[in-house]
Amino acid sequence: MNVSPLQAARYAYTPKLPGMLRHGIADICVKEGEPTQSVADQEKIQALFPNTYGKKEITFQKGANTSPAKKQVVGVILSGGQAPGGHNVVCGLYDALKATNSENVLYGFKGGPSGLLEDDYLIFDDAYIDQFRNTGGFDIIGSGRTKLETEEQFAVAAKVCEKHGITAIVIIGGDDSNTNAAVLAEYMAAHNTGVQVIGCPKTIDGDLKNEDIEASFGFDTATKTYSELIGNIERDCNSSKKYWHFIKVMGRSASHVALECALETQPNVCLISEEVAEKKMSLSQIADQIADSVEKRASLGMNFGVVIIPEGVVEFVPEFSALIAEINEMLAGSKAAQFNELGSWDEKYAFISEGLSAESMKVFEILPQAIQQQLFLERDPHGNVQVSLIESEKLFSAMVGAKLAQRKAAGTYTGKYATQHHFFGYEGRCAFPSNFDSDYCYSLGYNAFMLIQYGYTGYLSKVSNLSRPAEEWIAGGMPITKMMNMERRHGEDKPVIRKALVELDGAPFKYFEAHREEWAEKTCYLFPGAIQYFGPASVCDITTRTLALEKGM
Ligand code: FBP
Repeated sequence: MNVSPLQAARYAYTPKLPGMLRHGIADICVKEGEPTQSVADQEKIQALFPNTYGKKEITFQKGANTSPAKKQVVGVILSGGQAPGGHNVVCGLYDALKATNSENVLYGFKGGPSGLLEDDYLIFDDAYIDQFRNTGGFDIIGSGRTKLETEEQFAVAAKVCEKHGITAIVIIGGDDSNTNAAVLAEYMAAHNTGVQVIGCPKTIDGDLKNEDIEASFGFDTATKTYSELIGNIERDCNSSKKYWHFIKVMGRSASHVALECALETQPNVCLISEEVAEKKMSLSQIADQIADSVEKRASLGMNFGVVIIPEGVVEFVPEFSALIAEINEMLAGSKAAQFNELGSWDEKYAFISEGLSAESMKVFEILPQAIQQQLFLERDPHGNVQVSLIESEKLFSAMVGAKLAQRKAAGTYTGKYATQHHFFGYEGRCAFPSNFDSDYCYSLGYNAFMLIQYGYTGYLSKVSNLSRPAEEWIAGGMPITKMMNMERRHGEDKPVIRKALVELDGAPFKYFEAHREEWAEKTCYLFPGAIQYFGPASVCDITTRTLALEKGM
């Protein structure tokens, strides 16, 4: 096979397991901790999960393996957006499964959860698995966003499992997919199918974390990749001294990615959506905040800078989400066709100004025309505005330009303002996993199999103590129901894993807050450079600033 030199070298990398899993399968025993309670709404969650609620926390340790000798046939699914390291979860799972019993079988359901429903699969063998070790992407079996959430789907899944004699399903996904893993586990237990369900925490967004799960995999590599690019741009910007770069980074809702990149690169400005919501900031206030940095730096002779914008920020601006809600309402049903038939933008504008409230019209009026038009072009299958497609990097750079023009007219600003725009998202989701993600993911997969072998279901594979060297990591499992609470979703109260947004009183934000004034004015850029795979552990194995700060390091 034709592979790049790095890919060939990464095949030879041996991922590091937690010390307690290094002794060989025969020497891994289980230690049960205390029974667990859900983080909130205990009675409701218990009533919904009578078979899987309240189970004990698990850790593995060195000792005689007492798991029952049972042939395992496991199915694995990759669910949702790609995250670096997904292949290693599958490899770790496969290696533990085969090391336990060479007769064990691993099925990979293709294209995400729909593969299970459609019985579309492949069976892994050494030759196939070996092509994917320590590589990025999810192309080993593909991924998809079909949700496994209805009774009908569960019944189909149970049939497919029965057909192949499957004893356990491993779902590698984010908060929604793992919530669904818990519901599927409960269904399988309630119907005595004998099928166990184990989840693994994935998402570059970093929003699947809590007191048990320290990090979702992929966050480390994706943020390192974006930070490398941002650092390179900072260096370019500091060399040519002529542009303000507006850089949007992925993260559907939470701003963990933006914050981590800011901690890694120390840009002039970084917006944090959670703060925007907390302070109920308007678009105009945000633009003023950025314009203040531009003005200050211009007064020091620096007409250049870098601004990081989290992908989801506009949804956190109260006046903007009110505008979106009104637009969705305004174009509901047949009114969308009526709007689309209007020929010119002027006619459409008149239709819009009649349909919007005075407050929303004020917000609409300050948007650059290209963004105004985007709001009406990009609709999802339900006819709603797709907020994630709004080019917020262009929105804010244009609004800052307008603010600066006003300041120029008032004689308070005399600088130059030229802009460049970037969106970093897909560039990082399939990068070669860093050593951290290679090790963490392999450990999650290996550990998932140990949970299966010891008969657990409705658990998330848990590897913790991640800010320490892998030798000191702690492997085990946590009942998914422990992480759940009730939330309002689509008009109904649903049991879900709580999504972790950036905590404004948490150490990573506090560090950023303490330094951002200085960064806004001076040039304090940091250049993290490319991910290093070979070399000293102090360069190659370090994880994120977010995790280090959260752990008080
Ligand atoms: P997951 O939550 O499934 O991990 O995906 C996260 C994400 O990468 C977001 O950062 C981004 O908003 C979204 O997926 C993009 O989705 P798509 O791949 O469908 O364009």
